[in-house]
Amino acid sequence: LGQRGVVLWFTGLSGSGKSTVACTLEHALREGGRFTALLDGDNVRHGLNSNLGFSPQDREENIRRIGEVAKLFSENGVITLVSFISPYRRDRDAVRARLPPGDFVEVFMKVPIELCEERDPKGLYKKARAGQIKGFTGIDAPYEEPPSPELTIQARDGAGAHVPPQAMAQQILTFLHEKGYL
Ligand code: GGZ
Repeated sequence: LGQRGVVLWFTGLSGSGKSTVACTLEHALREGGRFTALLDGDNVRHGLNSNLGFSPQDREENIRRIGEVAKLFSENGVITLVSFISPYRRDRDAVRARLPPGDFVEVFMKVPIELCEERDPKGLYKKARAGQIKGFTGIDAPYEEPPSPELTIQARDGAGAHVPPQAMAQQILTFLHEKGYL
């Protein structure tokens, strides 16, 4: 039986763990013999979208192109993991509307900006605070939370304990099994 394609659309602030979880999940899916593709800043913003910056218009076009690529992968039976801030609700919804119902799974990395800023793996928040980067998401550019994502992933569990990336990936796997994607 052929594999069903789907787009797993991770959205959240810089440093919220999107790419870490997407990568962890991709490994697990591949271990299970699934065909996957991972689209993220590293392989898209340096190539296909190297002519785009971070203005609202460029972010919109960034997300539009990524959505179209993800759609093509998905139509070809690939489980497609997409990891971009995608700060605008309208742009994410436009991608959703381009796909058949159910083929777009929005995964919201709901991590407080304080924690993202504390992590600051690339020192970008620090630069944004210092005014060296203008229009940084969460500092002086908006992030619009998804009102009804299929999945919400949080950094801490109900008891306040830190949730490791493996457990976050497992939460998504469980959802995919329960809903019949896997
Ligand atoms: C936000 C920026 C910016 C600005 C550079 N705002 O932590 P990172 O480095 O790896 O993730 C961020 C990445 C965001 O690119 P996306 O393509 O995901 O953004 S969007 O969906 O909004 O188009 C960050 C880095 O690029 N970066 N400048 N001004 N993030």
